[in-house]
Parts: sequence; C-alpha cells; structure tokens
Amino acid sequence: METNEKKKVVLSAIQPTGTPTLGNYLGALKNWKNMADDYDCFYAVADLHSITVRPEPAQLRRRTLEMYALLLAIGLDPEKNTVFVQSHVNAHAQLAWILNCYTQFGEAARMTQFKDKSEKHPENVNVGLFAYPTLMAADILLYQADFVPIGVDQKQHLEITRNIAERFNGLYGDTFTIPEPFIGKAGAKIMSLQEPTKKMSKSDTNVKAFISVLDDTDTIVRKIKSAVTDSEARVYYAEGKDGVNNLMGIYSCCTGKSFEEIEQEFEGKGYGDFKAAVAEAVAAELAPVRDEFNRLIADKSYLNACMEAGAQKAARVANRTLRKAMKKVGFYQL
Ligand code: ATP
Ligand code: LTN
Repeated sequence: METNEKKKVVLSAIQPTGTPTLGNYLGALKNWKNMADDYDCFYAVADLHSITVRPEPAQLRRRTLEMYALLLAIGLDPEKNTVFVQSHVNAHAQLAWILNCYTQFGEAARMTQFKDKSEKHPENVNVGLFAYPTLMAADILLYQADFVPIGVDQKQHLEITRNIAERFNGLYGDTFTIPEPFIGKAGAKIMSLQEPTKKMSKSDTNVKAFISVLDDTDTIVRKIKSAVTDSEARVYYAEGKDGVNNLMGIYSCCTGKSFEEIEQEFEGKGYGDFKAAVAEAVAAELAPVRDEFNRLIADKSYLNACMEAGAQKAARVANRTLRKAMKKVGFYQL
C-alpha cells in the first residue's frame, strides 16, 4: 500500500461473555489480526451489548479485562490499532439512541439473532436485546468503517447497519460511510464438536462442544478426539459429513492447506490419524495466544493504561462523527 494513501478503516467488536472459542478465533479474531497492518483498525470489547443477557457484575468486570488482554494476546498492537472498551466511549450509546429513531420496529423484529435469543431466554426479552443491532450500527458508523470482519452469523446485523446508514444519508446528506462485511472463507462458521450442525458457541452448556482459546494442549487433544464424525472413516468434504467437514475447516484455517490437500494427506488413513493432526495444528495455533494471555493478565496496570489510551483515541474519532450526526438531525448547538 502507498504510504501517502489514507488507509481504509476497519471496525469490529466482541462481547465479553466468556472465553472466546476456536470459532470466535478462526471466524473473527484471526482476521482482526490479519487486517491489523493494512488498515486503520478499531477493535472493541462490546460490554454494552453484553448486558442484554444480564451478567453478574463482578463477572462482567473480570471478563472485560480478560477479553481486552486476549485481544492484545492474539497480537494486536495497541499503539498501531485502537483497542478499547465500548462503554469507555460515550458516543456509542449516544449515537445508538439517534439511530433507534431511524430504524423501523419491523426491520429490527426480523433479526434472527433477536428471535433466537428471545426464544432461548423467554424470561428476559428486554428492549436492549431488541435494540442490539442499532448499538452495533453505532459502533460501526462512528468510525466511518469501510470493512467489518465478522463471522457469518452477524451478516444480517451488517445489512441492517447499511440500511440505517443509507436512510440517514438519504435524509440528511452524506454522514456515514456505508460499511462492507468481511467474512473469511474457511473460518466463517466453525461448528460444535458435539453437534456439528450447530455453530460452536462459547455459551454452550456442554464444554466438549467447543475449544476455548485458553484450553491447554491435553484438553484440546481430548476434545478433538471425542468430536462427533461418522462411521465412514474416510477424510473428504461432502454434504452430510458435517463433523468431518468441520474438522477439515478447522485444520485448513490452522495450516493454510486447501481441502484437496487435506484429502490427499489423509488418503487411506482413518479418523484417528486425522484427529491427531487436527489437534496438533490447533494446539500449535493457540499455544502462543495462551502464553501471552497469561503474561498480560498478570499486568493489570499495563492493561489499564492501554485501555485508557485506546478509549481516548477512539473517542476523538467517534465524537467527530457524533457531532456531525447531531448537527444534521437539528440538535441545538452550543
Ligand atoms: P455466544 O455464544 O455467547 O452467543 P458467540 O460465541 O456467538 O457468543 P460473539 O461474541 O457473539 O460470540 O461473536 C464474536 C465474533 O465471533 C463474531 O464476529 C461472530 O460472528 C464470530 N463467531 C462466533 N461464533 C462463531 C463460529 N462458530 N464460527 C465462526 N465465527 C464465529
Ligand atoms: N454483535 C457482535 C459483536 C459486535 C460487533 C459490533 C461486531 C458488537 N458491535 C460491531 C462487529 C461490529 C457479536 O455478537 N458477534
């Protein structure tokens, strides 16, 4: 990239709802890291989003710090990128309110994540859960993001963001950049190791269904060994072979090998050899992240200093967009 060319802007965020899984890592975080050099990147811990499921306060505090440490542990450089906590930048909640008023009830009600989560937690279908996508739109639009690296499950939220931004721009003239989703090919949807038709999720009650990015090598080996496959004992990609397809996807993401290369590598071999190789590749991928996390989490004052600097950098950019949007809407300016 030419040095005098303005870098394109990337924004993404992850909720501090638990230790990220291999799915979060391969589907989202690894792309964050890959984009870190070529783009002007803003990466947030989405703590405002996470209170839609009412976490225990001490747990939310701890998980926010851990998620922040983890973002640095995957190799994001807090000097080069802007790594921050969403609730530290007031503009997110402020712009989200404005965007609520430019979003139709019907379009928010169509969000599949809202429908899924309300079914899963019928006892707490709160307005925040419903307004989740407008807060996410605010996260993205405040930074005038060109690209948003996400897993495929978040694509609909990106579409509603684009619709809201286009509507606002249509009414008031150019205010927001229209963002594009960036969805990696292989890691877009890593499936549960136990029910490979369901996505791998950190909130799964069965811990054998997911690999956490902080799992040690023995645990990784054990979980992959017990991953559900099929009775055919041949490694190839095909419809209906969900368990094997998923392990091939994971192996491909960790090694960079194509599906054809993987099929060749395991020609004439059974699932035992295949699973051992997948486990080894995953363990090699995650070991440096785990080591760096353990080092960073012991240094709270460093993490706090990075958070503070990140929030200041983010707020400068976010407040500029917020002021612009408020002016266009007609709020009285002092
Ligand atoms: P939860 O399980 O608590 O609902 P989650 O595991 O889906 O959460 P999020 O914080 O909602 O995690 O997602 C963070 C990022 O990881 C998003 O970009 C999302 O698209 C991506 N992601 C989540 N699960 C997967 C998966 N199984 N495969 C690929 N990407 C994923
Ligand atoms: N909704 C996302 C997390 C998230 C996000 C964002 C992702 C919050 N704000 C802005 C991209 C851009 C999730 O649950 N995966």
